[in-house]
Amino acid sequence: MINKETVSNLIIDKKILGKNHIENYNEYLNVCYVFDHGAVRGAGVSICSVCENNKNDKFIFHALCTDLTDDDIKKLELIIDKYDTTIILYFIDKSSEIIKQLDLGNFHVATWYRIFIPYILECKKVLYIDADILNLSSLTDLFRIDMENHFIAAAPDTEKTNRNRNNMLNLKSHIYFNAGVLLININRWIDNDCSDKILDIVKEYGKKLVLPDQDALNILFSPSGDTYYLDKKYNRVELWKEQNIKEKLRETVLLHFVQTKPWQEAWLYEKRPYIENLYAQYEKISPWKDMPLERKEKLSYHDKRKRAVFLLRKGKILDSLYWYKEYLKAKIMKED
Ligand SMILES: [Mn+2]
Repeated sequence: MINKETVSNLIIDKKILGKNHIENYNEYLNVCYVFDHGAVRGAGVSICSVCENNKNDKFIFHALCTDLTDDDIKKLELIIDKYDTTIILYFIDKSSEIIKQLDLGNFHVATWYRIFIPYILECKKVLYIDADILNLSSLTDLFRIDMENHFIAAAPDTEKTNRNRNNMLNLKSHIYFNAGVLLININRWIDNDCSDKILDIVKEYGKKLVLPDQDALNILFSPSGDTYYLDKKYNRVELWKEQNIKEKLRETVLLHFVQTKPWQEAWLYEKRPYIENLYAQYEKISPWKDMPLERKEKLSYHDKRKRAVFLLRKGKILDSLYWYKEYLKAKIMKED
């Protein structure tokens, strides 16, 4: 059973950074993230981007988290000082029974934490955002959407994902949405026991949920009218594949860095016109400034090839040859 009581038992600690006395959460715009130490950097920069681009609105940031270091929390405190805002951390016990039931072994289990949000937050509406999303302009209109007759609002995923996932999951005439941005109608979710229904879907589909929580949410909210479809500007994925990149970027409100993350070294190897430095600009004004790009411990052979090409473009021919050799070796050994 997933309800307020069982979810409150999942929370092993709660920390409020910032204003301590919030009487009515509905007077604020509530934004929720899910992160661990690996994703706090992206989420922290994302919070800064919201603060920078929404100076006329009052926010409370919530985060369902695990495995944060003291330094992570110190950095989050610097954000609340700079922007005079509030961040509430709910530490989730990842060894609990419910979490084990959700763990299909294919993705980081924290991806499921978002389904607990409605049972934790004391407000009517919450905007869930992935840690790999930057906000580029005002969120006021998004929060104004009338959610009365819908469970969630979400934006359609790419054509390719839409086709593939609907086929695999046998969803007819459904528009497959990306779960990186979800505006949630909390009361409607709770009144209809949505999280329990998601648990049932996990039992029924198991590993068929290749994109675990996102597939489950799409199955649950596939009946017509359950989902309010947002314009793609509220969750822009694969911007680099668009026709008019510049124009699309100009109207984008929430930019989703799917695949390679802009805080990873591999970001340098990708072709990402107009947004190569966008994340770095926000990171520069955040407590994560000066942090070196993250280097993956294990490079795939694709990564090795991309690194070789990158070094060649920089004129580092010997280094490039070294990585090209590594790439060929890995490819022959069929590493992935
Ligand atoms: Mn994401």
